[in-house]
Amino acid sequence: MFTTLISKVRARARKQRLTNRKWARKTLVIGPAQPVDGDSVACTAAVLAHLRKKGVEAYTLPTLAMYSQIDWILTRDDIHPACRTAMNGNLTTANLQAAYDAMLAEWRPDEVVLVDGHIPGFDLRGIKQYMIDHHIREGVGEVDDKSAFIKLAPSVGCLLVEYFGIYEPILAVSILTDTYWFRQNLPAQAVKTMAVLVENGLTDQLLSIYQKRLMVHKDSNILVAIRKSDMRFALNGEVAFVVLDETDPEIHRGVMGELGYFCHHMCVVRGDGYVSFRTTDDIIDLRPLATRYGRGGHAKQAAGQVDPRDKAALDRLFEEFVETVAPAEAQASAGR
Ligand SMILES: [Mn+2]
Repeated sequence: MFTTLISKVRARARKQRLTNRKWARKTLVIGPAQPVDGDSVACTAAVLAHLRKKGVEAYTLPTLAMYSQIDWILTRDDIHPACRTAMNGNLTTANLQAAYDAMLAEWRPDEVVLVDGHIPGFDLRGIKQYMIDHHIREGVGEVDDKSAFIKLAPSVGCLLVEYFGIYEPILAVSILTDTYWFRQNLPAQAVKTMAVLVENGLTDQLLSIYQKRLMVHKDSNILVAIRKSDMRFALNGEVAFVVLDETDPEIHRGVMGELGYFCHHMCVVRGDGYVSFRTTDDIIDLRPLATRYGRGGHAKQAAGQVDPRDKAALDRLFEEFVETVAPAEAQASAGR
């Protein structure tokens, strides 16, 4: 009991120290080179907003990748004007080092704050780095010193709220995306942090704007491709077999995704003859079938190749796929 008390006192002292952290007069805030996601981008925006409210200079760099779900979080004003020449229209660059060096020529930060990762993806040219991360790396563990604050948490946004006293509403995006809407990654702890954001100005209106922007619609051509396809079902609807005219890999992937809502086992032939096999059942090994069809893969997800104009070959593939996954359905019905 005494040791719990000591650790509580220590935790409170740490929170106070980080909340009162002396930020540099000029700060560059960045996410890791990869992946660019809702956590890294929302945390970058939040730290920028926090520092600018304190009246200090803060900027970020363009990123290697950006996605339409999250590109609204940052604006051109967040990126230092000197790197805009090395930048594409959607706040990205092909060369992080060039963008950083162009910025250094005009504006030299005292500190680079890296959120949600440990690899900036370019040489910092001797400028001091401070890392805030929620990934505990093997051999590194939790860190709390001049170089980093690393602690297990649902998202970096949660660390910013809980330890750094940063309550920017945009951190809701960090929490929602990294926990996949409270489905994974310490969701109960994430709910607690979300409540703190609500107490500090996160409204229903803001949250519904964020949600709408995060939920980008799927390509409706996925539905068109399904409508035009040759679609067959077997084993009480647990098996779907689909032959598409469509050759676009994204549409093909989208069709597989949709079928996952309905079936345990899916086989989708793309217009160019590429075949995707997928099952949700651990007792099935799709690899022998995939190998017979000229490719391979994993036990539960594999690929093959077939001539899409050969009707007999497609019928045979359908039969063989049903045969391959049938033991799973037999076991399931025996278990009932
Ligand atoms: Mn993260």
